[in-house]
Amino acid sequence: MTKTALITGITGQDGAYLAEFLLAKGYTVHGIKRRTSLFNTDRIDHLYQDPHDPDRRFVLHHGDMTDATSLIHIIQKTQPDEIYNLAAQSHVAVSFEEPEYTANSDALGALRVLEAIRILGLEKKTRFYQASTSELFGKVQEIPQKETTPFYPRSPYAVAKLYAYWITVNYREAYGLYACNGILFNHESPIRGETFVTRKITRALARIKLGLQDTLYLGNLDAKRDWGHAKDYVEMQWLMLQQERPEDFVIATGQQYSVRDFVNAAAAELGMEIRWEGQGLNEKGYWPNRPTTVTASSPQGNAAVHTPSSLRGGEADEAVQPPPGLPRASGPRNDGERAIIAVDPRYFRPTEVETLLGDPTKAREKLGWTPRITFQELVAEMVREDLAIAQRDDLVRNSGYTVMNHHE
Ligand code: NDP
Ligand code: GDR
Repeated sequence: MTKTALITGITGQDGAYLAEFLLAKGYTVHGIKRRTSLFNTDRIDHLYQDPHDPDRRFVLHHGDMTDATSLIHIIQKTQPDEIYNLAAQSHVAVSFEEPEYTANSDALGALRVLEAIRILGLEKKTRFYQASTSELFGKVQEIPQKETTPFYPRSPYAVAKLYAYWITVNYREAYGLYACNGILFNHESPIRGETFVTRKITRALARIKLGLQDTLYLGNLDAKRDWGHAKDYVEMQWLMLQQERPEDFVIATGQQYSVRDFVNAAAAELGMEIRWEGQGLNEKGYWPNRPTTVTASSPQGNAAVHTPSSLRGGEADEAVQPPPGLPRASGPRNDGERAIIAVDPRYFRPTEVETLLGDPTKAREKLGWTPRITFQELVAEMVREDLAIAQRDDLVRNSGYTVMNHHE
């Protein structure tokens, strides 16, 4: 008998990798996508199957984490053996701007799915995976962080995910549901959202290499993360639902790098030099006197630095590009060999998570899991893919067409 899985957040980075993984295992995969005014299925278009195909194993449904009725209907219709709850407003900086929506989708969204399982009497059939996060550790109480490390969330996103974590544990204990949390540390890939720092860096450096942009503006260069590859991490999500008893697991590489390290690694892949600029940075990109982070009342920062993106609202985290419609004053200024990295305080967070480092011992010992893709391989793959995209954009631009780039 083939198993049936339902993935919320199927259009996101992890949703796409997990769908591929489960289809290869023979699952029928249902996914929930929300209604958007433009297509949001780029990451899963290659998995699309014609609705008239009698052997169709990949099906999308419209629904939303803030809409219990849609979730109940979809779960009733699909009767899944496994639900992977990946949908979330997943951007930490944005959660300071949209705290209520973040709580609704990330905290109550998990509750809605769990309640749907109960309402439909599927407690014995349906297994539930919750996409928990290393952001729960926030202001870290122990290094490295493991399953027993106390939580100290530092953003509306992390606080919402804290609720989702505990409601998952509670439904497991109260109703005997097979429900578990994967406490996943940062994981990236070439299909990572463009506004997370790794993709922002690889995308911008590739564009700078081709003369499509000059400068990359970043926030806290000192932040340290334990970065893995999403492909390795979705396998763990599945493994966690195949055990005899439901348990929570930390998933991490056990290696830590700073944002500055990531910039240097990506630049090295491209054979580029870095010039660090502004905010008291020295020539190696370090701060002899690091500027303080912005206050909670001003999540965007004082934005004293005038950048093109300050002409627009809602730029919680976008790669800085020339404003739409304005011609470049003198064409690209760089020769592709050197990238300017500047710090813009708008990218500082009111409360920052400075350092995260996971201890995946439990996952290794109980599930036999170890990550396969190294940090260097991850950076190389992301740079390679973003260079290919930049080359395509360059070709289009050189042929006299406007590049329809989301950030331009
Ligand atoms: P993405 O931001 O790439 O994807 C999030 C997904 O959720 C998208 O499909 C998005 O839809 C969907 N979504 C957002 N809001 C709603 C809503 N209200 N209703 C329905 N769907 C919604 O995240 P990732 O794939 O990187 O992460 C997956 C999950 O894992 C998230 O819950 C995230 O918080 C968590 N996580 C991620 C980590 C990481 O490093 N990547 C680490 C730890 C946890 P759309 O495409 O339309 O925007
Ligand atoms: P994070 O990822 O907040 O860890 O959440 P992100 O890549 O956004 O930030 C990582 C660190 O880099 C610093 N930083 C910047 N971040 C962004 N986005 N843009 C910048 O310009 C920039 N400059 C410095 C940040 O301050 C931060 O310290 C991700 C998400 O996927 C969550 O959903 C998930 O739960 C956690 O990882 C684990």
